[in-house]
Amino acid sequence: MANIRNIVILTGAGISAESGLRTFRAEDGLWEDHRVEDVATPEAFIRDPDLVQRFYDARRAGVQEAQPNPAHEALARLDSQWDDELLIVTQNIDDLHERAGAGRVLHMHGEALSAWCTACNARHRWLATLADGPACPSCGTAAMRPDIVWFGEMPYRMEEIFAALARADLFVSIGTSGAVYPAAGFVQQAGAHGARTMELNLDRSQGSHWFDDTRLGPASVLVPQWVD
Ligand code: BJW
Repeated sequence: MANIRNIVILTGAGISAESGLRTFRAEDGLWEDHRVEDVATPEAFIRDPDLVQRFYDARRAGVQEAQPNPAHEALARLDSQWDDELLIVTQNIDDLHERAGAGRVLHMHGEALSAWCTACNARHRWLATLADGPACPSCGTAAMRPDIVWFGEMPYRMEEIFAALARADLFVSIGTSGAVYPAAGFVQQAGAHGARTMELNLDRSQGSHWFDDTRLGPASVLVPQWVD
């Protein structure tokens, strides 16, 4: 990777598919069984919190059972070896990057194992007891919700992400359909600032035409090939 110093890597559900976690928009994806408006909007949580909690209880259980795959492990190796700037921006709410050993990870859509108090803004590791009577351990208010960015909400740490994209020499997108903004626009932002852009995906995505280079195949093969 000659002439490359700063790297931004965007990951989506496809990188965790081979760890057994379902993607969203595949034929057997999560949105086949659930209407987005019923489980992934703030309005849904107000209307039917139990349904939303059950959806995330099941997701959380899946995350805890899953193990990192060779794609997560390869990115963790790159993270530990790369002395210059590197940021893994993940849309995933699982913790498989961290469990593979990556340190520089930013969860722009939140984390399955985190709970957020809408009263005092505290974040706590999700405890089984929160699922029953979700009272905040910090302020005692029953205002805990999954620490997830739903449709219509602002993804986390956007300023930091845009700044990293502006500095990037290389932007790599792995296993994401390019259907959800603002993440779907990162390739254009990085490209406009002069970064080389590369996509690793099982199939061509909605945004494939924006990339300088698209490599097709499973992440568990393509990511180690690229890193090593
Ligand atoms: C493999 C593989 C293998 C499979 N190997 N690859 C009209 C135009 C533009 C925007 C909007 C619009 N109307 C509304 C909006 C905004 C909206 C949006 O984008 N809607 C679209 C549907 C159009 N976005 C928002 O509301 C966001 N907030 C926002 O925009 O705030 C305003 C703002 C303005 C300016 C700056 C900043 C902000 C919030 C979006 C929140 C997304 N939330 C979800 C659910 C919560 C998390 C959770 O429960 O897990 O996040 S939706 C869901 O989609 C989840 C994912 O993170 C996200 C992306 O999905 P992903 O990861 O791409 O998965 P899939 O299934 O789509 O694709 C999988 C890919 O993997 C495929 O390509 C496969 O080929 C591939 N694959 N196996 C390699 N083995």
